[in-house]
Amino acid sequence: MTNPTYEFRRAITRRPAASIVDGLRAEDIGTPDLDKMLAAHTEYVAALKSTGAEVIELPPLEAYPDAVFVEDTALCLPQGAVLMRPGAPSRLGEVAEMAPAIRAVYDDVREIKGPGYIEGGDILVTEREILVGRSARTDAAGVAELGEIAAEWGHKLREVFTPEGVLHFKTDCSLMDGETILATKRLDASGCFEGYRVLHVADGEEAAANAIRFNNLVLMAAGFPRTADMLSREGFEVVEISNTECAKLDGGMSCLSLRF
Ligand code: CIR
Repeated sequence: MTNPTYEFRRAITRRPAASIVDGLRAEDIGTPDLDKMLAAHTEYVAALKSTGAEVIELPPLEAYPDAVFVEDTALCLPQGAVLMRPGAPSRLGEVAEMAPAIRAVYDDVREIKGPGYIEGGDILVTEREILVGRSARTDAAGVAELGEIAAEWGHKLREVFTPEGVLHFKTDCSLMDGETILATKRLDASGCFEGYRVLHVADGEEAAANAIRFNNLVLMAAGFPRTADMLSREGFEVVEISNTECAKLDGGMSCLSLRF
């Protein structure tokens, strides 16, 4: 019996382009270094592949500086895939670039047509429901449109809220297994995870909350030792990947792949 929320046969990634230096960021903390980002990206893809999954690696897209963050362009579910409608105007065109790769592997592909907006980074799929955080990128109309598609496929969708100043809902949380969520205290305090087992990232290590459970592994950003130790003690097999360059653009482990 497989668990489709963290047991995956495939992933889609896209290599970063030289235009990554123009990627969106809330605050300028330095220019990302393409070579360092590529090295980390190679390690990330290797970790996904080490679990036995196939990784579909798409080529860089110079016209879209943030295109390496493929997660925001689609939601992949067992029943089908949904093409998103990013709330960042500079990212809207990434969806058409992702669509052929999604259509190649899914028979049922739906689209968020608008007028609302929704980005994949705001969506956490758990065993029992799909949690969608309203944010500066995801609005009520986008959530409602996804809700209709999800209902047709037998999923319950619950609207929640991303904390003020946090880019995406999943910037602050990740699914670890069927019942366990890794989250920042600030997000957990909103009450959105009632009924789940919640593990908190260590104080001062909030940026470790954006991790991914991918088959037997948990991929997390390197440099957060207390959270990494806690996850190991909880029995998870942790792989740490450098995230220094993606972090300059508010990106993390989940943003770099679509998993299904
Ligand atoms: C952006 O602002 O859209 C990108 N610089 C970062 C996107 C990160 N994506 C994600 O968390 N799913």
